[in-house]
Amino acid sequence: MDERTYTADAAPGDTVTVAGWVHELRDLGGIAFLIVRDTSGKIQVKLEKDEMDDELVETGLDVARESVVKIVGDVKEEPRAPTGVEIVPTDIEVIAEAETQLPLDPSGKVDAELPTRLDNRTLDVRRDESKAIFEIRSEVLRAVREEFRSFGSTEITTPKIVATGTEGGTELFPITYFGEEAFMNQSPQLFKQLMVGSGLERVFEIGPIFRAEEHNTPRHLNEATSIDFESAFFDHTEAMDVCEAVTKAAYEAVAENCTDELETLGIDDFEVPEEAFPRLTYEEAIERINATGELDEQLVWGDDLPTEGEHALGQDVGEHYFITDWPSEIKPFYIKDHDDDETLSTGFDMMHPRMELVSGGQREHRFDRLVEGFRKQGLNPDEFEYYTKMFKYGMPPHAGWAIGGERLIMTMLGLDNIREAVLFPRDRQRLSP
Ligand code: ATP
Ligand code: AMO
Repeated sequence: MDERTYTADAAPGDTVTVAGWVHELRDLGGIAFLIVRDTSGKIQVKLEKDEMDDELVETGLDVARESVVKIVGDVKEEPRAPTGVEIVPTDIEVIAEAETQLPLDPSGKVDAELPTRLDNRTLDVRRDESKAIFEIRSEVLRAVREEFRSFGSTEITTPKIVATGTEGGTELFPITYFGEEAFMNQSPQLFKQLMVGSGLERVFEIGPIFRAEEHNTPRHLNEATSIDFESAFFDHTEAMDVCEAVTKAAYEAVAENCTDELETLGIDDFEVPEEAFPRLTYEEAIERINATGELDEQLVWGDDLPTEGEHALGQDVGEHYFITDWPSEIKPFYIKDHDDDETLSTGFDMMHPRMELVSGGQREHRFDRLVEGFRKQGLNPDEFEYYTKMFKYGMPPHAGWAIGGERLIMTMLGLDNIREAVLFPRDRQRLSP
């Protein structure tokens, strides 16, 4: 089926088959060029009006941009062609004709608004810039998987249709499951924890999470990609070490393997974080935020960090950093408190100067404390019996975290809107495509 034989190694004199999209037709009068594009790049096809078969030339001149064509021809050296060679065709076949009016211009000469681009992602991802983002996203996922494997973790996949939520009751999407109320899962949290008590011990998952977020913002999605990690016999500091290593591995892989994509995106100052990420306590964080004077009201112990506070601190720190030792009362029930101070949790966040990327912590593995934690958070422990009962059968101390995949890509590439980092975003206005 894939009859394409042209590669960058093709030598002058070779007869090749090229198939792809008509990127551009440049008609200079006696001579015209069809620029044909496929995932490997663009190639110039020459049409010489007086010297070539009339029908062939006509087919080439008539074909609408973005149509799919198949061309058989000979490779010729041509210093004036962008790649140094061109194809002199002996046959041009229009495989799939495109309409002349397109909703957006894949050659990128005419800018399109984000909603138009998202409505027409197929055309949008023909654009070099969009394509580059998703090539980089693919490389990040590959690198992250490899890094997790190097830590001896096993990749798991857990259910996305669940009976209970864990990350706060207001952000659940309810669904009907054979007449019963069910939900789209907000986080693999409980399932990954259950696996640290199994023979697997150390696990990771890359999968969708669903959150009925209240606001439409440039950094929230209603379906996001969560990159989760959990390990038996780890405390929160060891979990932070892995978090830092995985983040750095993603940056390193992109720096090493995506130089063309970074260039396409105009990123010439891509920096791999080299230094250890600073670890600030929550107390230090609020003091530093207060000292910036950016907030109208001073933060006090127990406050969640408002978005402007995160920005002020991000500016101040200027690199990735952790915030540790959060007040227990603002961290979820599954996070363990410090043994010597129950008002302090082992929960941590990992921040990019622009926003939060990660939440994590050591988990409460003692059955009685765990059940008490559910009650404190207003949750009925009976509904979570499938989870809590395993804590009666030998659950080791453990810790883990989750990084938002799209936020990682967004901050890495300096994208303004998180929707740029997901092919078919789900937000308040968008349910299709
Ligand atoms: P968590 O991971 O703890 O659930 P988050 O990363 O989803 O937090 P943040 O991005 O820190 O949340 O945002 C904090 C809160 O501020 C959220 O409830 C979010 O909905 C709200 N928020 C963020 N940006 C805006 C905005 N532009 N307008 C209104 N509310 C916003
Ligand atoms: P949390 O709720 O902080 O933690 O989520 C972890 C990370 O996931 C990303 N994220 C989102 N990205 C885009 N749109 C959203 N609506 C969205 N919601 C979350 C963020 C966030 O930092 N169970 C814990 C993790 C753990 O403790 O292991 C959890 O879900 O980057």
